[in-house]
Amino acid sequence: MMTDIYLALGSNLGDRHTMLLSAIEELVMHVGRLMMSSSFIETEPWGFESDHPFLNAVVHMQTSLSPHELLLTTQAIECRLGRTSKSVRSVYADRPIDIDILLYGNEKIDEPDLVIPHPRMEERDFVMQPLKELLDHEKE
Ligand code: PH2
Ligand code: MG
Ligand code: MG
Repeated sequence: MMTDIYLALGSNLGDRHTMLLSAIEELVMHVGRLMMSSSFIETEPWGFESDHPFLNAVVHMQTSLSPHELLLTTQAIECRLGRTSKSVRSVYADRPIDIDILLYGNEKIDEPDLVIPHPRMEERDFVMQPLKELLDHEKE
């Protein structure tokens, strides 16, 4: 069974455009079918100080992976694309790639390592703007 998922992509280090494209390529190889990608938008760092602006996007995919398999797979892709550090005590850090699970079908998951829907998505323009672009497009 395939489940619709929405993932947020972000990069603020290195060749950001290539990073997002490589992440999408890896997602297609290891996660499932790409239904649609939003535009890539440049955004100011949110929630921390940095001189490096982000490139952000949201993708809609269909996957047969479970939520936890999806989490492990996206983390492995982050590592392969050069992600070395996670935020320390919720202080965010610059990163070549970040892949966050926003929605997994209609499921609600609240576990120590995985919360879906993403708990901070609604307060983040860099997520909601590209997500709205996709949903508006898919309504038609
Ligand atoms: N990701 C964060 C924290 N702040 N700001 C922008 N503009 N884009 C992001 O992707 C982002 C952020 C934590 O993952
Ligand atoms: Mg994030
Ligand atoms: Mg993340």
